[in-house]
Amino acid sequence: MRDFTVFDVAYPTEAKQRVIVNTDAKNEADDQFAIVHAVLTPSFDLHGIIPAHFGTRKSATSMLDSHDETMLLLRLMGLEGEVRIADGAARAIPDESTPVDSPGSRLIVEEAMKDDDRPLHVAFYGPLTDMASALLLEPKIQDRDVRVIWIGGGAWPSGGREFNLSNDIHAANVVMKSRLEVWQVPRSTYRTMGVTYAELIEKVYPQGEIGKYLIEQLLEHNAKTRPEMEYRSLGDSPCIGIILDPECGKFSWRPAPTFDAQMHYIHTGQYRPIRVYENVNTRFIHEDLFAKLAQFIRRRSRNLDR
Ligand SMILES: [Ca+2]
Repeated sequence: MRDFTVFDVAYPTEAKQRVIVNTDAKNEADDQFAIVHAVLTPSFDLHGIIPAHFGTRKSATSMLDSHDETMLLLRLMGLEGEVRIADGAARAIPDESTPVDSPGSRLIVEEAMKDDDRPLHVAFYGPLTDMASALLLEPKIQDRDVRVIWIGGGAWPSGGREFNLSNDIHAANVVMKSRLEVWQVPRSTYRTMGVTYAELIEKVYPQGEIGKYLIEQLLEHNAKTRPEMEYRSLGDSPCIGIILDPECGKFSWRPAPTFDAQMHYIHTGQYRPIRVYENVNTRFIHEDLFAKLAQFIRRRSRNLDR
């Protein structure tokens, strides 16, 4: 795999952070930004991207839609074939003891069981289906150095309806009841990742084919769903920020909850603590993406000039 360093900043492999991205890429317009961000982050050792389902309400083929969107992004960046893609489950797990086997859940097991001193970060931009399936397929992974980073769940302490959780409540319960290390970014936190059209058009749109696509698909999505809006919350991007710098948000450790069918939190206090982010430094995250995109495009044009 090529080394996508930003200009001359290079990281030896053993110094990089191990990362797998799991993304319901086509569910709306924000996963795309967080996928590009992960790919362009030179301190990440990106082991692969797992396209995920996003239920059946928006599409009957949601995982395949996410697969196609991920491939499109890589193509627009000129990086097709450079990143491992392992499809996740096409649907939610049917109950808390039955995995949905997939290349994606196998990738998580494979990387979790590898002999490596570095923690493995598995970043979930959508439902936890493939994490729960990996755990049900190979329970030993919960005693490996794995960090599950999840964009999902309602506001603490009561919870309630939330999109990523709604797409697999059983999976979320499997993960919460396990011994896995979990860093949760709940809805009340990820919803604060707003960025305005003016800034996006100024900083992202001019950045090659990928910049143009990121903005066009976002504007198109908003026009269909929230035409009055002049911004979008890039709600999956906190994953990148807190892997880069776990202190880029305020967090606390709280006993893992479980979820009832209405997605309310059930606090029994019987499960190990998880790290819950109450806020994140949105500027740290957005500006990092804007700079990486600009440098990627500039570096590319410099290379083409040679
Ligand atoms: Ca998402």
